Amino acid sequence: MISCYVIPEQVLKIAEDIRSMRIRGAARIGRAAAEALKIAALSYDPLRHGDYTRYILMVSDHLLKTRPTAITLPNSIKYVLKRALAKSVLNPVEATVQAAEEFITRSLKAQEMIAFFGEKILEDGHTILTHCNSSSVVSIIVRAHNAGKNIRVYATETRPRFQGHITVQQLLKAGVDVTLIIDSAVRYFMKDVDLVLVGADAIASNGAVVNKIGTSQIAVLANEADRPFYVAAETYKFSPNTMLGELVPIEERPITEVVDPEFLKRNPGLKVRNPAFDVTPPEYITAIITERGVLPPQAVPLILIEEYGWSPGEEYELEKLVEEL
Ligand code: RUB
Repeated sequence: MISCYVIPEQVLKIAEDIRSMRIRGAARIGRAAAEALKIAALSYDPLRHGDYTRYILMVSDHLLKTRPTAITLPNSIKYVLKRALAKSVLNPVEATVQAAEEFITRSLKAQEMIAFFGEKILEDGHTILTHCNSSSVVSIIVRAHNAGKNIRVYATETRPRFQGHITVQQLLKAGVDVTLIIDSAVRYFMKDVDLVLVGADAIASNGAVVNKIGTSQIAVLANEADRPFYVAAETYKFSPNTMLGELVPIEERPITEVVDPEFLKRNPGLKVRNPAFDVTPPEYITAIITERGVLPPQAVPLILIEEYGWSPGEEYELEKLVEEL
């Protein structure tokens, strides 16, 4: 039993902010989880929390349960735990703080590199279509704009949570020419678009991209109109577990995000579904812009083997530890 362990208030707050989407977007979710582990380590008191390994695994488990699709959540936690709980580590508390800080720094640096590579793809006079709100996508567009390129953007509203509103506000603030469109207007505007650029929540070992619901429809429309479809994603969004045969779980969010509870009451028997993400197959993806360069989706398994050292045993051991809690 682990209920006697007390999770620090600030960590509970971060977990709740991720669950309720006050903290959202895969990159921010990953950094927030690392920050939460750092806070947990700094608040560790052996008298109150008992054994450190059990304590930090319990905190990790609590964070892992907040949102299922963004692979950045388990990947950032695994990044920290692997370094903090390695057998050779003398001070796991210190190692947790150090690894968490390292993950956050690497994540921010990766985004800078993505903006650096991605900017080269955008040409002066280009019109880009984007969906949802990706910090990597925004950083590429803003960098191209700041480099003096005349870039126009169509941003979808992204129902039901309207993350497109965040995108247009961020781009407007940077001085980019941006037009908000409804999600169902994508095909109408596709003829005016030079390329599509979206972010990712997870990338499977076959190069398929999991991103905000609607992304795969846009990819099909880009393909129909013969427009390039780019994905901007840090390599820590690549999913090692898909290499072990697992699927990326697709989060289903409350149906009240789609319809008013009153509407439901007035229409008994109505079924509503609200999947938050979908999967775009690799054949629709021109390239993935990562911090390691612009890669074809076929390169994903190579990077996974390189980054994770193809160590399914290690992954397995870590998951077993959490399961045994
Ligand atoms: C956000 C979403 C974003 C990716 C990439 O979904 O689908 O496109 O997370 O974002 P939600 P980033 O709003 O449900 O979290 O590039 O910032 O990691």
